[in-house]
Amino acid sequence: KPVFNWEDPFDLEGQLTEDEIAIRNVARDFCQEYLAPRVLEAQRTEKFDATIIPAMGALGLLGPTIEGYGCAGASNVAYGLIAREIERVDSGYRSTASVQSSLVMHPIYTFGTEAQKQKYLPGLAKGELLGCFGLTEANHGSDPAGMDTTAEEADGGYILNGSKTWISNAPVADVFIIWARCKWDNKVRGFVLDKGLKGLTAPKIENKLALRVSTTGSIFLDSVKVTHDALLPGATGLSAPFSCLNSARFGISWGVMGALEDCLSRAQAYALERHQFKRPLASFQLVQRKLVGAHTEIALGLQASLRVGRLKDEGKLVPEMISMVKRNNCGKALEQARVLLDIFGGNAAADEYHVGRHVANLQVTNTYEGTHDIHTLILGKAITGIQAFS
Ligand code: TGC
Ligand code: FAD
Repeated sequence: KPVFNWEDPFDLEGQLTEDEIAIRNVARDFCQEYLAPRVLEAQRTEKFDATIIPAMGALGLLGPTIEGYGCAGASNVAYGLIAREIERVDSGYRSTASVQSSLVMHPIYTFGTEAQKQKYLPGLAKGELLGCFGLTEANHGSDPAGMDTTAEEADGGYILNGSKTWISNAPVADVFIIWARCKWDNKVRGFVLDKGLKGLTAPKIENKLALRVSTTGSIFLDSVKVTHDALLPGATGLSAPFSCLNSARFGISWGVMGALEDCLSRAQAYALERHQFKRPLASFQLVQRKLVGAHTEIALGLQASLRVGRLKDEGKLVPEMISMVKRNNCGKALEQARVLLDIFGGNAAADEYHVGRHVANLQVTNTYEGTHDIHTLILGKAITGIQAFS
């Protein structure tokens, strides 16, 4: 007779392939054994741990959907499951990894020459190289089409000028994917730059309130000269960076559910353990309602992301589907984690209870890769046919 398993209410496990379960188990063991013991120290000190990316690479967790070049060739659902396990520990670790996989390896694989793939992908897959993705600028966040960074042709290559900000991994990156408007035809194109180029700097943004375990910075391009082979030849127009965002946004839709699952399991354990009025908190109806709200959103959110992942694997994906799961899951994770935090009373303020850290992180996940409002407008346009951005 079927029984209700509250930890997997819709039998997600039964909808995964053997390979996906095996990859998920590798990711879960790594995250719980390697990342979880490090997270509080990293949160407190805001120091980037350079061992983490090579450790992920050694397990095949970077660029996992890519075929060849040392990558696993796994399904998009497997990629989502990895993001969920990493973000169960911290959104910042998932950020570091998803920039590497979706925003650096993906554009090189999709838009690069064979020489660029051979040069970068094996090192990025192993985690010997770390990448970043520069699209946002100080004056152009939700509207990257307005970017001021430019590329112009010069003897034997191009010269890049401009700046980017709020760029994950930038201060510690070896490889920079930079999006610039090209002066010769006014089109946006992608360039792959190596660290150390003259005029290229990436200072760290200090004292963040969230995503403290991942390093974020600005990028300054002061007449940076690159050769022709820095251009990603297949990436012309804004659809190129947006296609990278499709992949990253999909992973985030899984990841934030992992963060909320961690909040729920901690809140459930705390509510059973902590007594007030001579009864466990878990025995109060108002507390149960808080647990049930998060529980339901996790179950629904994971099913939706699984469906989008299957459609992506079948080649039937359209970006609006991703906007729906990115918007919904990020919004619900932030809202429900915030409600669960109440269960901890004064201990909500203590970092060793972890849920407050997730809440702060989830404010950022609700913002980057297209804010909740921007995804609302993408879907509003799909429903009405009317563009309401500008
Ligand atoms: P629009 O005119 O709508 O489109 C321009 C061209 O792009 C195509 N397109 C897409 N292609 C693929 N996938 C998508 N999702 C696409 N969305 C649009 C479109 O078909 C068109 O192609 P073509 O061939 O006709 O030229 O562009 P718009 O300028 O009006 O922009 C609309 C809007 C607001 C949706 C877009 O600007 C947007 O998505 N804004 C949000 C910006 C954003 O998400 N930035 C993220 C920065 S990266 C980041 O945050 C990384 S955090 C990572 C971490 O640490 O984990
Ligand atoms: P704005 O665009 O100024 O938006 C501010 C507010 O106005 C938001 O609420 C927004 O929804 C609203 N708004 C804007 N336009 C409209 C509209 N038309 N209608 C209604 N409301 C609107 N970027 C990268 O390129 N690479 C990275 O690796 C990266 N990593 C990041 C890491 C962190 C920790 C953070 C915080 C950000 C990162 N970003 C990165 C930048 C991120 O993508 C942007 O912050 C995000 O796209 C929002 O842009 P903005 O901050 O300029 O906000």
